[in-house]
Amino acid sequence: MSSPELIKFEIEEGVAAVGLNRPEKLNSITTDLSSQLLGALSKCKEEDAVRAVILYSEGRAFCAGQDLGEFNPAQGFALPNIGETIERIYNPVVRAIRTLEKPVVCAVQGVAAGAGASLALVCDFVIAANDASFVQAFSRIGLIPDCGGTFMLPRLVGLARATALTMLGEKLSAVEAQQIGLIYKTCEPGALQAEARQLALRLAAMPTRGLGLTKKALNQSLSHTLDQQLTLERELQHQAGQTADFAEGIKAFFEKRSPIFKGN
Ligand code: T3D
Repeated sequence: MSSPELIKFEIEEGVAAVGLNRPEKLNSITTDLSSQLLGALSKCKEEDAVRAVILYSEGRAFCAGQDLGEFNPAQGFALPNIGETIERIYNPVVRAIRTLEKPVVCAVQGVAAGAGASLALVCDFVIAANDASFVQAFSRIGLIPDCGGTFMLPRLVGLARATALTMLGEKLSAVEAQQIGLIYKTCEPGALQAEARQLALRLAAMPTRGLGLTKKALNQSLSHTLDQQLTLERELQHQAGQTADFAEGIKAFFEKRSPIFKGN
């Protein structure tokens, strides 16, 4: 019997739509779901036809984090080796998103909790329905934020807010999340998928290599010295300057027309 489709995947107009598809359990993350997600992200990397990615989910919630069913005391709970699970399930997904040299837009509806919140926050753009919310649920069950949460949160909102969000584990509304700079923007719930798609289409028509190299530079900027970052910028700008899209950008500028970028 083939395994259920826990991740939806399709490519259209340069945009890969990757959908978490376990709505009856609020898209909580199992080993199978995360391994299918990793497979989809690897296709996004390999396929030249993909120039931007949307991460979305089915149902009323974005993602409730780790599937706690795997720790259910009624099913003979034994203290798990969570470090092993993290290395096998979560870290590869986070690395795949952060090192993907294509922009990833995340569309959040309902709640994004625990590793579900972290998963959204490692994406390049988060658009959330204005009735959505983010919960650092880890402290409620005695765990620490994972899936890149302790990396992204202080960088996005500063140490004071990151500490309060992670230790208190209170629900943060999408509107507040946008106000404190945790996410890119909010929209009406009914407009979420269209807004995410519009942004992804816009990004897919841009110079993909240049955007990928920009992401690479930003990834390193907060742990580099100024000198290290200037060196990195020089190297990456050299690469951007070798692309056909740069040549097209310059040509279009002098011909006073809009550039047509092909992503190479
Ligand atoms: O193994 C490792 O590597 C550990 C890694 C951990 C990383 C983490 O993500 S830790 C954090 C795990 N997540 C949570 O602690 C969140 C737990 N869920 C909730 O707090 C609430 O469900 C929500 C705030 C997300 C939503 O609340 P609400 O009232 O809208 O929905 P609900 O009624 O609580 O849930 C609906 C159903 O989804 C329900 O199932 P049922 O009773 O209808 O059959 C509920 O049990 C199920 N569900 C929700 N969250 C999870 C879940 N099932 C499994 N795992 C979940 N995380």
